[in-house]
Amino acid sequence: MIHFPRRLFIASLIALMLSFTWSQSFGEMVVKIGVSSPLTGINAANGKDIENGVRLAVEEANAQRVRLGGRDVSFELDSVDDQSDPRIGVQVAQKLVDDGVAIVVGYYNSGVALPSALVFASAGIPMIHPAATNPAITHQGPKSVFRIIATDTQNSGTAGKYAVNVMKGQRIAVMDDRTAFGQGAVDEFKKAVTKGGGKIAIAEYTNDKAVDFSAQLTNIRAANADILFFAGLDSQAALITKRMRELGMRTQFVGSGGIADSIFLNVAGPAAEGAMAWEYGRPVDSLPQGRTFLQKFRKRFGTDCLIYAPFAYDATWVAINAFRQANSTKPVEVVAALRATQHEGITGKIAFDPNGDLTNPTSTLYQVKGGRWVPVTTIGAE
Ligand code: ABU
Repeated sequence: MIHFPRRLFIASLIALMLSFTWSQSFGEMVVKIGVSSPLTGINAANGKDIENGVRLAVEEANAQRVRLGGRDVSFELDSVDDQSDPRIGVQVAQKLVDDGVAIVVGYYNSGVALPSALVFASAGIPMIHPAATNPAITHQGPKSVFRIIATDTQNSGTAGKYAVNVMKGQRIAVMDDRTAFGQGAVDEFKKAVTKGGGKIAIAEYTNDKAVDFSAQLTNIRAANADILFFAGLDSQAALITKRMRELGMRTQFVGSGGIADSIFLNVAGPAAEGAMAWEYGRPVDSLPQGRTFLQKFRKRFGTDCLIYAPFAYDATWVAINAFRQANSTKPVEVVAALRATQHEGITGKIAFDPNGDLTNPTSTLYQVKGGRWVPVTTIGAE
């Protein structure tokens, strides 16, 4: 039998206990960042774009070795597919809560974001929205909800003002897809047109699954509309543009935001020439750090980003900086740090108003010229 010296045995035991305590107190801490977006179905490309924006920021933060409360942090992406369906959105929101995410960056569809936000609010988990733009998302109660993209009041309101004051629309038509986004956006556009002294000549509706818009466009043509404002998403906007061309319409098409240029141009083809769309924020490549981001994104994912990855990337860095500022992941401290955010992002300056929306939102009007979306003007508070 081997006799282990008593003093050595006690010293080893103490060392073991200390090392165990150290690893419990000071070892690596995993902080989960939840992402919900449509990863399958018609909006999957935009959902993946959001997920990749978050992923890039998480990977960069891990490479920087962030520390919180004296411990190294490993950020983990916890991504779920909400399929653009409010019912599934609520189910996967509960999964993220059960997984113990510290914050959520996500949602593409306003109609999914609205009910899901309540799941996170009741669990006390803060959220930052990079894409869903219905104004009610930040107005429905919880004060732990933030958004780093212009709302439909801001974006479609700007579109309405511009249609009257600059485009001098005399017979303005509107069509929306009756979703929380489309309906909200068209209401804001109509309000701004009326406030500017303009008139809506005709209002038409569709739904977000429709592929044939002949009936509505025939009515709009009969109304002799000079501008058509469409509040809906990429592929439908492209099909509408195509059909307008087939019907020989000279009405100026204006999209409401949510149009990813590559998706729209692929579907609409040459019929897109001259089409306009109001998109959120400023052109990412107008800022040096934006150009760097575009290169990094292409290198990491082998593809160009769409509209929302830059917002998702900024939102994730805003979240990580709030953890750092709070030196904690405790929701009350993180929300206080988010409220005080002053961040120079790739999408512009990020600071929040009392509702959690941007204090200086911007919108850019693009037009298809020579088969490419070209910025026409950027309007905002900066
Ligand atoms: N903001 C455009 C993306 C769609 C939505 O808000 O529902």
